[in-house]
Amino acid sequence: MSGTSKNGPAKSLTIHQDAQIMIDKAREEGITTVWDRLADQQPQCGYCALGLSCRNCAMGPCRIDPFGEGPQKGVCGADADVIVARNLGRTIAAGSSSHSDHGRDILEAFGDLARGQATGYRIADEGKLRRIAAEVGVVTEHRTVEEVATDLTNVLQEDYGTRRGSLSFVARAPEVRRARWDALGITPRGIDRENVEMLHRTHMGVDNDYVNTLLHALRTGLADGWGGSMIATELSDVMFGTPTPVMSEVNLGVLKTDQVNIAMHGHNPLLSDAICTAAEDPQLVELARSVGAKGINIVGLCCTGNEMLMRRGVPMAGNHLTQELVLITGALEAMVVDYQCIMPSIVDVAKCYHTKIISTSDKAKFTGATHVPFEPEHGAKIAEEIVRIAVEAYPNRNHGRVRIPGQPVKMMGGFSIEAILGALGGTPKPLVDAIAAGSIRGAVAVVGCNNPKLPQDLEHIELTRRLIENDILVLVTGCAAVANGKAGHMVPDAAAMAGPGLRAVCEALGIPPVLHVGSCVDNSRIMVLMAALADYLGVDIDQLPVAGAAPEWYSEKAVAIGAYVVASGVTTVLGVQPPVFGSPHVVGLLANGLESVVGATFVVEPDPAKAALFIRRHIESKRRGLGLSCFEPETLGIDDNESAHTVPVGAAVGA
Ligand code: BF8
Ligand code: SF4
Repeated sequence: MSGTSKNGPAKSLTIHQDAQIMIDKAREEGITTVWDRLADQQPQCGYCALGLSCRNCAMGPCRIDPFGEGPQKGVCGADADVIVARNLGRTIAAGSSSHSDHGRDILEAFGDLARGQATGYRIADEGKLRRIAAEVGVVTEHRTVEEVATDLTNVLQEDYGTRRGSLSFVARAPEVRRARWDALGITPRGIDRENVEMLHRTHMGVDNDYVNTLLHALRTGLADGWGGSMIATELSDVMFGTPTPVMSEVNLGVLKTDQVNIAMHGHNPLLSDAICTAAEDPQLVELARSVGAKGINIVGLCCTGNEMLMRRGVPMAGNHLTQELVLITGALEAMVVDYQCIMPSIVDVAKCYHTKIISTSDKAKFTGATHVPFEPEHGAKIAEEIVRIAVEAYPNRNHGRVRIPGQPVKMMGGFSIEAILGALGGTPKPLVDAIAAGSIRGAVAVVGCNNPKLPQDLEHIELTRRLIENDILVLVTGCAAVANGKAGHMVPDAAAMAGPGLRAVCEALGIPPVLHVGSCVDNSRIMVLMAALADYLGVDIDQLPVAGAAPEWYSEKAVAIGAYVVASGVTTVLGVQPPVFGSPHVVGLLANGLESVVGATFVVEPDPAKAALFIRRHIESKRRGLGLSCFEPETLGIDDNESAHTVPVGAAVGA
């Protein structure tokens, strides 16, 4: 079916002009995109949207009638609470597994490197290697880098198994938080173990108590945030460099009309780093010239793009909903993918052009794509082969069909926690002082995806703008970071958009009011920062004037992130309704009950103005708890209907 305008004008689907132009081009050329397929899926299943369908066994599939007239139990006897909790638990396990398996791939490559079996890689940050190794009990003094790296590999590999006790990096959490996790029985033990146990518990006839299931779901999330994701982040820093502030550019304007354009899409920096190096190879650059191109232009998409931007300043083409649109420019020789968030549809769209889709992970093959299996042992050679395929596609480009919309926007990246603390002079003190003085009210992590059910980036941008205007520092990762980059929020000059207190701090430090912390696994960096701030103040994380937000989330990984962020004590606002509203008990636990358990809750609020207001009030209440100056809630009023914040999830229940 060809692309149509059945889902409204392009400007109702995305706030960005580059994307709007490409959606119109897709329609002109009869190419189907994600928005067309969403329209084709209407109406989507109401049972599934409420979390009330189950197909965990062959006595089913079953569904619970949300209106109370039809069946209230599945064939096995599971009620709405059990079914909703099991579904949520499995979603979190899938997300946690995704991040953690990415972490495992990095760890295995790191092990190869330690043993001298990986080509094209090196230890880029020896200081961080030795620091992490010492932290987890590896002897570092008078030992070679290889010896330390080998021992560190062994320790972290154990974290994936069934180690009893707790994961290595859990020790980074404040002692009071760890004590709370221990008391609840949710300290993550083994990364794989928690995920497998979640699958076990949700088999028919195992964990039939929704509270018990959800507690394990939190533990499964914690195994991601303080386990798999944290390993991915830390070892990526060791191998590719710990990010430091760097300028780059973003939007579809980063493509070049006269160069071989290669988009790197997915999540794992193992491949993309090697490709960046290969693209500078003089022989390959010469080959590009010989086919009529002026050079080789590497651009990023999604989290692979974030990894490359953070460490190398590689330009960013766009976020999740841009992945088809970048192909529609007609200017891409190759899209090289590894895994996660890569729509199968890219193969169909690429067929309309000369673009090669090159898959690289044996875990993630795409029928119709060119598969070049990536092995770290031969990283450099394989990267060269991939770049060569792209260069050789250049003569097939139909220049008459190329349209590169607009000019790129400047954005700054590279705010690892080390870089943030470095900018502050090595300790959290200046940030804490600014928060204590009230010039910065607090900090919010705005993270997560795009979702075609919402206009692309609207919620990210609106929420972030309202937060920085009110002197709240915003940290961004994943597609939320790209959204803010495109909106111009991530250059030092954007300090002018912030309230007076935040503006003064940003101008003094030369930083934007919205800091790019990295990819989605790098949400683990935010946990490290929260732990450092809590430790500095001698409090638990849930006492800090902070919050999380995932305004446009779509992915199972985002649910896992939400689980560990909340379990770590940070209240998190979701802009898209999760499939839990079929069980008022589960909703009650997530929206209220968790407060007394982990000191934080989930809130669902699709309206960014109301979400911002909720967050501001939340931050002020945390300030009050710390004895800091605080605004009274009524002084924070805005002219919209403000009811949503008082019954956080209730607003969406009635939707
Ligand atoms: O891990 S923010 S759409 S690209 S899941 Fe995916 Fe969501 Fe983007 Fe990165 Ni994260
Ligand atoms: Fe139905 Fe129970 Fe089987 Fe789920 S586990 S499909 S509710 S019988």
